[in-house]
Amino acid sequence: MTEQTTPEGTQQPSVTLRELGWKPFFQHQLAVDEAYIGLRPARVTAVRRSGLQVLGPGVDTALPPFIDAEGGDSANATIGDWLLLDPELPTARHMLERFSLFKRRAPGTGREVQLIAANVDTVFIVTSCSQDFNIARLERYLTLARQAEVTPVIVLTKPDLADDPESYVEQAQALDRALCVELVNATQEAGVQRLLPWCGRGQTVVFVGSSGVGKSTLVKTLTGQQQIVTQAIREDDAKGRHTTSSRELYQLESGAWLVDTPGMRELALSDVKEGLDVVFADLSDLSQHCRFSDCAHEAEPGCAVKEAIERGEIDAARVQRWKKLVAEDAFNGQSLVERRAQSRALGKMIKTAIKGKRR
Ligand SMILES: Nc1nc2c(ncn2[C@@H]2O[C@H](COP(=O)(O)OP(=O)(O)O)[C@@H](O)[C@H]2O)c(=O)[nH]1
Ligand SMILES: [Mg+2]
Ligand SMILES: [Zn+2]
Repeated sequence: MTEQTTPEGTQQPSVTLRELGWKPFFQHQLAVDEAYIGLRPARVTAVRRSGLQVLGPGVDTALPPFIDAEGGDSANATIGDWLLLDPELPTARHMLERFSLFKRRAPGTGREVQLIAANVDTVFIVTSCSQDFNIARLERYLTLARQAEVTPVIVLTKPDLADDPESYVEQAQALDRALCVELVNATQEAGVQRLLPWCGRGQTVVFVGSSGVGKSTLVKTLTGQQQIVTQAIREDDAKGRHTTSSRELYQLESGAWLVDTPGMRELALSDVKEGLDVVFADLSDLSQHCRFSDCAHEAEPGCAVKEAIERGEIDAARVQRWKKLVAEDAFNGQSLVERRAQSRALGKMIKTAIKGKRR
């Protein structure tokens, strides 16, 4: 990036594109579109009701919300997005294509999609070597990570409190031999060193996991004891409903960017077909060989999944967990209207069945 003139009234921050997580992936986009010439890249570091906060070389400013002209349900700029600004105004003109995106269906609504974070490199799926450790939950988080196209790393905390911490590593590793699984004492600086390969300059990371597993502790240790996580503001309305939470990007001491968004903590599974097909690749491949294309792998003849269970080739419990996530994805993928229609149809069916019995 060459030296740029500073828009009047803004300070010249020392941040470089590299430090902000700029990649060849974005540079290539600039190169192919003439409309992008002369525009200035900046990254969305906060999303608030009032708009966006963006940071870039020579840019540190608030902007109104931005919706990409391409449209679609992911057109709103979200935290981690790269925008191209008009250097004069400054105002956002374009949004660059993302290499990863966490999104979810807004709870309790129809098809409305809520974007959570874009251009995240790594998701640390945190669980502890204790009661919290749960394979089904790990599979759920892995599915969300794969769907978003973000690299997952399983972080197992509290090894110091467990009798046999290695047994947790083995169980997590059994999910996927290629998965990175790290055993980390979150309270010790020497422990969190293991996460540094994913926390280099310009890397964007996010921590997910249940409450109490050590996410804040990890972040605190990674930031050299600065309390930054508590800065996230919750904007509740008077009745505590419709919680719109502020989402922010913080810099860790190592130069990585931490996405701290409450939305990540309550991600429901929906529109994660691709993610499920990665995490359960063996099962979805196998189901291609079922006689019926809509096989529910229950009692259908010619079910390749059931046959593989009977031959002892696959784990029946894992198949159950897979079916449960597939069903949840399908249910959440329906609009509210469809869900209502479905439960109405179900209600009618039950009534008819009861009447039939009476007769
Ligand atoms: N002994 C031990 N305690 C830990 C470890 N990680 C977290 N803790 C403790 O577990 C509690 C919950 O951690 P916290 O970071 O608040 O969890 P969060 O809810 O995921 O953010 C705190 O008291 C931490 O000090 C660990 O690796 N070893
Ligand atoms: Mg916490
Ligand atoms: Zn089947």
